[in-house]
Amino acid sequence: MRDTDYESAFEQTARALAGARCVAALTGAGISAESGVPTFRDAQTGLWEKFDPLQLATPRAFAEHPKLVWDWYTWRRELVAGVKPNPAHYALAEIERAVPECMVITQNVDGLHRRAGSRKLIELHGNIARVKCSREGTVVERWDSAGDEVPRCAACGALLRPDVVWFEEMLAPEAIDAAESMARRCDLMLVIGTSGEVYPAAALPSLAKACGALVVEINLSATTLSASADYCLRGPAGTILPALVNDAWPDASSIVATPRGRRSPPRPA
Ligand code: BJW
Repeated sequence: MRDTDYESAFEQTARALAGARCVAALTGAGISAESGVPTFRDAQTGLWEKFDPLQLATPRAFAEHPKLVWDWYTWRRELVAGVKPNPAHYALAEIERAVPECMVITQNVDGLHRRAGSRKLIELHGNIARVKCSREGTVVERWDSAGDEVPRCAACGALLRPDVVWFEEMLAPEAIDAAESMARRCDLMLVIGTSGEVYPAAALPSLAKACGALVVEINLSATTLSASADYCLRGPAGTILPALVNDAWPDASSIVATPRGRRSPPRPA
């Protein structure tokens, strides 16, 4: 990481954004935290506080406790249906409109990037709104959620499951191939709200850097990726990303939530 203060790192990042031809944004659970979606590695609250999300997001948990895992995903599916994208999601959609090429590469399954308007989007770990057959992988449009059992596939009788990628499952080859291709081609990679603990997503920033991109981390805290980032902007993504967009394109008609045309970066609380 370059030895620089917040203001300077912010200005350098805004300048790189304004001049970028190809931007990749790798996002994780932290970008949706300000929408009210819990992250994976922060303390859980409420109904599910006694369960470790990382233990539930496994094929083994589903094999041993299918109803528990199904109910957890049903709770999360309903939770994300009831929240809204936040200024960080909207800022990335704005960047897509402003630069020649942009791709959001998300580890999130919540669909909030699409709802915010991002169209160049890779969902590495699937989407919680979809359900598929656990045997054949066929996506199922409708299922019967009444009753106490996990619903079954109408075609083959196997249990249905969320269409997400659990630990030790392969990511869709076309998704990871497209993400790696963007990492090789981008001139700026923004790494937003991810702990960088989970592979292969966590390898994308170092690939981008090795191929010549400027890598900027936006996160509340230091992560395993911080040391190899060019700049780290510490603070909430919902404040920093809109401010970067407004600084990079002060005259653009913007939907993001910071005062128009500001030249100095806000100091996150
Ligand atoms: C804010 C903020 C705010 C908060 N503003 N910031 C190479 C080396 C070592 C291990 C492996 C390797 N390759 C593969 C592996 C194994 C494994 C792995 O990575 N294990 C590690 C734990 C070591 N990977 C896999 O198994 C992957 N499959 C695979 O590689 O297949 C090949 C294979 C086959 C067989 C055997 C081995 C390999 C699949 C990984 C799938 C991950 N799935 C999950 C669940 C998805 C479905 C669901 O949502 O339920 O994906 S796990 C979970 O972690 C979820 C997330 O997408 C992912 C990453 O979490 P994320 O997004 O980083 O969230 P957090 O909570 O960790 O961090 C939040 C961050 O936000 C924090 O830093 C906060 O500070 C910050 N924050 N508020 C800014 N307002």
